[in-house]
Amino acid sequence: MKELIEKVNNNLEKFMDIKYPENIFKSMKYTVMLPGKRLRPIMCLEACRIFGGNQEDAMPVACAIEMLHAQSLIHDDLPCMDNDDFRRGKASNHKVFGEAVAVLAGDALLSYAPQLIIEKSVNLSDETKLKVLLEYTKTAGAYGLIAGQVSDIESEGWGKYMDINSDDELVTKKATLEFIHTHKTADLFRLALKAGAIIARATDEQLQEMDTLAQKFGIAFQIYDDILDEISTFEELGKTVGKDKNSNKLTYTSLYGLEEARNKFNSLFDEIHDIIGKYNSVILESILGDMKKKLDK
Ligand code: GRG
Repeated sequence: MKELIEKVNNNLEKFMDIKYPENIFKSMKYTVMLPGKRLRPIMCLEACRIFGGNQEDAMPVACAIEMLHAQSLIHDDLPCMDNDDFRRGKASNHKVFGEAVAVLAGDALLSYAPQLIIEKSVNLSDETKLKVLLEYTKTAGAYGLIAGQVSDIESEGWGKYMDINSDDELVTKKATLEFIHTHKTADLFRLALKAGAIIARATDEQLQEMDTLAQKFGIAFQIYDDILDEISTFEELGKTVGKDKNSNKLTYTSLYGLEEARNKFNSLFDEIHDIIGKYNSVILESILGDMKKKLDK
């Protein structure tokens, strides 16, 4: 796992040249190169390996996915969105480069990522690139991350359990929460797993299984993230803690309570474990196991 992270970091570094005007390239590189866990590129490379593909062929796509993730983090931290001053343990992008450059750095990453897929995936056929790019565009736009973010913004203030006055309202809140995290969180994991599988020429049935796995993993990851937001420190998370709770955001812990949220995580953990069990993947097992260990601590 450590080796794979290092490989991803080396490739990200290689793909992030500083050109003129330097400030925009520095801003893009700043958030991409901060020490994230690199879960999405690693999952892309692992899906490629699982279905018999060559991981080197998937590297530009894996890096492009990390760039899209970094873009979403930069924009998510802006004052007009979540207004967070810290990310990955350091000042967030707009705190270092100013709001205008941070907006533009996000925009630039959004289009540099597909440029990288087209220019650097030299061993992929045009047909494979097109399939990957279709998944990328679905994830980055109003059918993906943006849908989740808008729904998240619109449901601000919904996070007070005591505000629920009817069964209908509870059903609406549960469905909205599922929608938000399907798109804000699961869609990027979906892109990662499906793109890796597409590169390895997986069958439609195998792609469908990656879709199911990403959905379950994305929701489990969000529940985990919501729980950590309540039980961790700034040093452990590298970002402001308890923010969602303070702004009455709709989260798994605000809607279900800490204990029920843990139960939900544990049952998804079992379902995910069943799916990945058949792929004999030390990497996926280790990502999942690390999450459980942190929650059980
Ligand atoms: C795509 C045009 C476009 C806009 C993006 C701002 C936005 C719309 C979406 C927000 C998406 C977002 C920030 C979701 C949160 C997902 C999440 C739990 C991120 C943390 O992931 P980790 O823990 O982070 O993997 P590291 O730093 O380790 O990579």
